[in-house]
Amino acid sequence: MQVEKYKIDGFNNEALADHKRRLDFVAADVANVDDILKKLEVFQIAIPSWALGTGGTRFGRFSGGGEPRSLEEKIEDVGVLHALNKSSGAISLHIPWDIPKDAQAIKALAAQHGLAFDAVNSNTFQDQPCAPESYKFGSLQHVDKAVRDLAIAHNIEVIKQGVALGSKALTVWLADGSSFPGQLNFRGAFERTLDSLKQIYAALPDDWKMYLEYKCYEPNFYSTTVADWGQSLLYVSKLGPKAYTLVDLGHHLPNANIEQIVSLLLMEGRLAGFHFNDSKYGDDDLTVGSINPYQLFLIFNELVEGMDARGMNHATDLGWMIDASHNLKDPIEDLLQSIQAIQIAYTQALLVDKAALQAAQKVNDVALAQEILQKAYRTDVRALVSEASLRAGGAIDPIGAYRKLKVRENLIKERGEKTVATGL
Ligand code: RM4
Ligand code: MN
Ligand code: MN
Repeated sequence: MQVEKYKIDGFNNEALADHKRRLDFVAADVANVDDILKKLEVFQIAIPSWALGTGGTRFGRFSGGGEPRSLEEKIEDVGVLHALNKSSGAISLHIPWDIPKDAQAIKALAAQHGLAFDAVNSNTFQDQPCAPESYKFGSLQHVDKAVRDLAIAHNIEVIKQGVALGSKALTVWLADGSSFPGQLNFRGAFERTLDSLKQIYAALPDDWKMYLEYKCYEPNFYSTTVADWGQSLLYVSKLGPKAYTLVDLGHHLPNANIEQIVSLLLMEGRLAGFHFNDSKYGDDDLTVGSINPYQLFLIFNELVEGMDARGMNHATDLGWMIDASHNLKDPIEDLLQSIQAIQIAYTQALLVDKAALQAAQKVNDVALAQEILQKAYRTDVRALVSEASLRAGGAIDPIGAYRKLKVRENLIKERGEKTVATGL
């Protein structure tokens, strides 16, 4: 299904007067409104193909209605998101959950919706039906070369699939590790993993990047072979200039200072980008900004400062992706909320008075530094985000429009009440 532009326009017309009032209010206090709006308009966040259906926990899965039954329908759903907010112009595929049968046709369908293909994700954490080897004891780290070879071949196959679609990056997340002391020789696991990654790296096209994601625990509970940003950085430094460290916000030990990690990875030129989500306890994969929006703002503050210092393009020089799982909410509404949270944090970071902050830092004026950051964070920038969407051809209030236009009801009519999307 497609959300027609005239319907969005109709929705916007009704919301316009109220929107203008709120916009004028915030714009009165912001010096460079047009600059900010331009940056927001080009800022796109990729949607993972596995987030369009209802996820589950290990205890159960409660599917919603009208879930996408195929890759084509997942692309349609991202098309719906993008039509509504003009900021979800890319999809990130997980292989083999979503293998394009006809890459050209899939590419053409995505183009119809104005979508590009972001990083492709390999999967060596699940055994596939009829696989000749098992990943039970790891994949790229495995003690048996036959298993490592299978996992390497899979990653190379994923690169090929990505090339056919126009992707430019491979994301590697490994479940490899151990659950009991003594199970694994750490150095041996590291060396085997590095050797496997080198073989995958060698298959990367010249204009491709490899994103190496870290995660401190789960599914293994004693050690993980790429457990934290230091370990990821160690691998990518040894691999070469096309390898980068990917930060998934939910993959840290409690209370980790993620913004500092981000700042230093940027400084080293090794930050790949993000898997955005939010969490209270672990890899909870909750809606971005739903638990700790201040942390998200502080991360964006480091991003804007660090990217500007290196002359980087905010929109294109890092990978911006969501990695979340929707167990209770309508996945499309959930994703609209996540994207809005990212846009809000980004806009607030753009509002930080950098010169004043640097001056305060120079004289150790701690209270003033905090005032400067919180002045930006406490600004209600939602009207700016709405205005950017409006200017780009999207809805002033994407969730409001989604509900008003009864998109989910239509999807249920089209696809049925009992549909289950591929994914976790
Ligand atoms: C992992 C990790 C990966 C994601 C899988 C589904 O925890 O975040 O990025 O692909 O989950
Ligand atoms: Mn992730
Ligand atoms: Mn995760």
